[in-house]
Amino acid sequence: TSLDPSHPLSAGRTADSRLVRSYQGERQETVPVWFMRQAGRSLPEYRELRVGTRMLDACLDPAMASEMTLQPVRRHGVDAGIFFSDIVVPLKLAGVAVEIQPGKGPVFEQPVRTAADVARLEEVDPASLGAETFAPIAEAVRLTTAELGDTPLIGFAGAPFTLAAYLVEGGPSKDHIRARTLMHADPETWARLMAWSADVTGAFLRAQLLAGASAAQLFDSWAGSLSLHDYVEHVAPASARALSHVRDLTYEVPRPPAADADAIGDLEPLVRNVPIVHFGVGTGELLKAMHEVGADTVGVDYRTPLDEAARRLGHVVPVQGNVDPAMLDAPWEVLSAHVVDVLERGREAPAHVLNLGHGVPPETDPTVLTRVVELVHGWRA
Ligand code: 1CP
Repeated sequence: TSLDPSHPLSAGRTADSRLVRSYQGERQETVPVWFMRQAGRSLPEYRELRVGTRMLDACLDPAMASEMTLQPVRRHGVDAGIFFSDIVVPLKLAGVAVEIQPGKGPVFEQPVRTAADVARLEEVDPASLGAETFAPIAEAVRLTTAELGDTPLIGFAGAPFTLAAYLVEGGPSKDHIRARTLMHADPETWARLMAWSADVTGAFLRAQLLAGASAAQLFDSWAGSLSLHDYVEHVAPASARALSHVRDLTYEVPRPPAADADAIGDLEPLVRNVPIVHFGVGTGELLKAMHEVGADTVGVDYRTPLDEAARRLGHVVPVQGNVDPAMLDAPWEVLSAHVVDVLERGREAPAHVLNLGHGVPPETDPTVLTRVVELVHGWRA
């Protein structure tokens, strides 16, 4: 499916950005940088705007979600905005009773633990979740991309396993043991839950891309609790299914000038896929499998050095990461040496987008993040 001609990628606003080109494997002279959880509590302007509004209400208010997306882009000069929302938003829009509790995270009224619980979920047919369901999301994306200009917006969604980890547990958990038990105790119910989650989260991601996001990131934050075997057997097929909702999206770019200038006018434009990033925490053993579900770029947490990650990916896959969030509060000499080390290791991959190894801690001094952006933008291989 070809994106609308007015989409920032098709219209040529973001197709040549450092971010999009890096995700497609073309190393840029300047390494692009953005931060997971760059919006949110580390920013005083965010805390001020959020006063009196519940998290999920903020996500479903297009003007507010858009403003919260733009705040870190204006402040830090990062190479992308990440859409302000949450991985549980599509579940809420599908009718699941969920709240986000301050300081805790998503909490569900009714955990999903049995075949009957899954059957109740399945009463919502994900195919029915079209433009109308995601209208506030699409509107927020449109407002945001109108302001972002040449800076790409990254859309995101939770991977089916991470969503299932919340649905089965009923809220945040440490080792997601109930979810992993269900996977083995009742593989058939598990597979149905994963397929349903894949379709709901895939529809959410598709809505963001159609409305104007220039790249997508699938967050499988808790996949690191799985063995490689369980990941491949019980999780990867659903993640591939989620990505199949967006893998067909393409845009056209003009061909680069040919040596034979006479021929230029006759050439067909190049068709490219919208780039997809796949990230998880503690997933050093899963990197290759996570690439194989249909991602272009793999996000690496802070535990695996980027050169080692690049090696595990055969040196042919762009990587994103992986500054240790714990370093953000260390003295600048320590942090800056660590950032440069990450940049140098990132040269082992065909392209690198600098990010953290997980989200910005809420207590982070935001001026430190701005300084990291300046350091990365000034670095040359
Ligand atoms: O009241 C508040 O301020 C709520 C805090 C908050 C925020 C700002 C939550 C609750 N979610 C978000 C926004 C959010 N969530 C974004 C956009 C902001 C940005 O990145 O700049 C994104 C991409 C997410 C995605 C998300 N939500 C993930 C995947 C990323 C990751 O950090 O691993 C996960 C696991 C969630 C669940 C969630 N939502 C909120 C919290 C505190 C949590 C984690 C709970 C837990 O530890 O299990």
